Amino acid sequence: LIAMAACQPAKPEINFPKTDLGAAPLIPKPVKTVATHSAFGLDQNTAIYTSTTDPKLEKVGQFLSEKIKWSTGLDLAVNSSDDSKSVERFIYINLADDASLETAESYQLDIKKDSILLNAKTAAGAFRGIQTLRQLIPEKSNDTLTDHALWPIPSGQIVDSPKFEYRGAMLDVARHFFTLDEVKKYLDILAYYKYNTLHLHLTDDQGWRLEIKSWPKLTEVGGEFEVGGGKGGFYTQEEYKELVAYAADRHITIVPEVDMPGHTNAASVSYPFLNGNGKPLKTYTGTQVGFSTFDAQKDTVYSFLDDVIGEIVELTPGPYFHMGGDESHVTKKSDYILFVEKVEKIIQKHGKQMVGWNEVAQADISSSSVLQLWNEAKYATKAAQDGSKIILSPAEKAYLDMQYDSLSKFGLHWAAYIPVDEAYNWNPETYIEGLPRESILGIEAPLWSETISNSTEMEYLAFPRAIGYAELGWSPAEHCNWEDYRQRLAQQVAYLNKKQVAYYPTKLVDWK
Ligand code: TNX
Repeated sequence: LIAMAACQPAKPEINFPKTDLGAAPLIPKPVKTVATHSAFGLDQNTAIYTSTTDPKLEKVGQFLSEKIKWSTGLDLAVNSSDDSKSVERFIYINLADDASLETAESYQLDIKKDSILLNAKTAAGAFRGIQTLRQLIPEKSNDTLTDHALWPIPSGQIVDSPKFEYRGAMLDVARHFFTLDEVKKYLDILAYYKYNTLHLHLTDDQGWRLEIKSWPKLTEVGGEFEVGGGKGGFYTQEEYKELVAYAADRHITIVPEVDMPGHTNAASVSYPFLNGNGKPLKTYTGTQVGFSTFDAQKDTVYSFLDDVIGEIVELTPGPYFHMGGDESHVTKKSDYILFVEKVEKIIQKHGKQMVGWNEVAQADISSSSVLQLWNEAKYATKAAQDGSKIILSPAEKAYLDMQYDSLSKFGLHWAAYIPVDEAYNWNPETYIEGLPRESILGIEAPLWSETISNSTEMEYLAFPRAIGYAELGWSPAEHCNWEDYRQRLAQQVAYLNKKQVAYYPTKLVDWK
């Protein structure tokens, strides 16, 4: 490193106007920032190097190079040994085992005039760090400081670490189907704000969206419809793998959900032996909930689920499998409990931890299973007492499908209207009375899709609120301040416009 810097020829000093790293509009706001008021001049003579200790780090370097190209047009080499190019400045991405790097996702940035050093314990941490770096690149270059275009990055140090281990978004691809490209775009934006999980709600009454090779009718029949009568759709296993890999390149884990025993009309229409509600089956394109159930008494239902879960687990590098479990209004309580306990065993047999919506706490679930709170706090406190970790998705604060107000074009309002400030103004660590901090795995913002069917509509509901949840999931509570946040949010327009995100331009923010 030192040798690399030392063998560079002397170069003219650039007199940067005074900068303030502490005032940079970063979201999520880092734990600690120290400004040194100078700048690193990002330009064509900048090179990216990565430590060779982990090949995944080079990928992080490549990702940074691509994104710098996207936002500035600069073409920066990664780990180039080509001496003919004059390298005046460098960005070095390094793996370090410093005690101040608290978690796998922690990172430190040291930005000086001629070098940027990014330290992390893992490639995931380095990836989070380069999102910070991306956010520090000014929208426009400065063309007057030297004879070529230069993007001054404010100098100083950042020491940063996530508040929660789990920072998720959920997308319902069952009520309306979303294409691979639409989900990828969502992943891009989530990655920019340091999310690490995308939960995909793959099945519901209206559709089954993932190919299962041993039970092909699930998608041949169950994939062919959606809310409103549109043509539906599904992911082949090859396409799903592509999505999982695309997410993994962004250090995002996909959590697959098969919602059951309720929310299963599409599966039962495909294979009627699954049905437990005793009524004739037909495809469903409305938006009611709670009318369908699997038959919890049949062994064949569990062998079917063993196949389905087995195939999905093969496509799932992450630790979790979500079994839904919500709103099973036509399942007898004793059947519901039996079903959850049996399915939990199947999931565990396949080597994954179960996640379920809060109702699953009615069953005797094991402490390695995770409970996702959406409507009833008593289930979360009970599961936490029994040793489970909790994901917080309280509908009245964290549901992306709730309308902003009564004039909102899309969304529902059964839980609340959630304007952008109210989506942000709550403290997940203290929100649920009696829930110990250590029991909180993290937060997740679900986007149900009864009222939305394409990227434009999805982005209207998700943004800007999902940006606020990113901060609530990452930044210490003392940094979460609406007045300060809304100023930083206003400055996201450069990114959001360039990325062509159809965000909802709330009047609560003075968009730049
Ligand atoms: C409740 S939240 C549901 C979903 C709906 C959503 C609409 C939850 C676990 N179940 O089936 O799509 O409300 O907001």
